[in-house]
Amino acid sequence: MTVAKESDIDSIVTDELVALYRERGFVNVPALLTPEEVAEQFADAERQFAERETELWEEEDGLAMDWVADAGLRSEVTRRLALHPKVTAAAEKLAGTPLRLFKSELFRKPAGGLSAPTPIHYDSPSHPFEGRPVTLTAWTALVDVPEERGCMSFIPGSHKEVTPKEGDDGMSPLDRWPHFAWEERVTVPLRAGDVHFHHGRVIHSAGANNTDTTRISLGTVYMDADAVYRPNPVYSYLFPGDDLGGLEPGQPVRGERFPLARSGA
Ligand SMILES: O=C(O)CCC(=O)C(=O)O
Repeated sequence: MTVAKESDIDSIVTDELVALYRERGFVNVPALLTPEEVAEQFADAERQFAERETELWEEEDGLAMDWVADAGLRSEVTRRLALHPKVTAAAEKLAGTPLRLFKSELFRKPAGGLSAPTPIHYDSPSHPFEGRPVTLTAWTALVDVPEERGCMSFIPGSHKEVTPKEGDDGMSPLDRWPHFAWEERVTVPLRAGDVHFHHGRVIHSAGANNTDTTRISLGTVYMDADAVYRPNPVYSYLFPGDDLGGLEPGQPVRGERFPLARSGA
């Protein structure tokens, strides 16, 4: 396996890959992280899952996953990975604009047939920002995630049509856009160390984990460097009491918790 170096970013995230991302709303960047980086974050994820109470994403047919919210605020390892020069360089090149770190979450989909699929949704309705700033997620596989382990599927190009509106909980995009039920979905299996990037408005889902290995991954969300805070009922429901460290509505989202992705400042 050839692992990407930071200096390789322009040859890995090529203009063609950027064009593909803009067209489809997602791309996989294989082997972006070294096996050592994956092993370090995997060990740290196991520690965080053991020590912290997790949030649950429960569905009628089971647990889609549990997750550690804002993992980067309490773990140096996760914070370092969220601001990893290779990941942030790739994210900015794809987004085409300067980014800030918004948050990092550790996801765990249980093994042994105990999990449910992650329902179809898109992310931006839970983002507490004014207008429609750029957001994208870097989803890092910390174990191999073949289709049977619950990798993600996307509806290519849906990000160009999806327009969040007030009160939209984002969980049932097929209610608002029923035609997407009949459109092609692209399933993206990942090797440990691959990172896929997806746009905040691309419609996606993930399968159940039907293997004996727990699916563990890190989802880091980046936002437009100029994003402005606006309280959001979906965010408040998911993270009660989190006013992003005391931000007032209308204030730019910045400060130590939300550094610029490339400089960390
Ligand atoms: O990991 C999953 O199953 C879903 C994650 C997701 O929806 C996201 O990162 O936006």
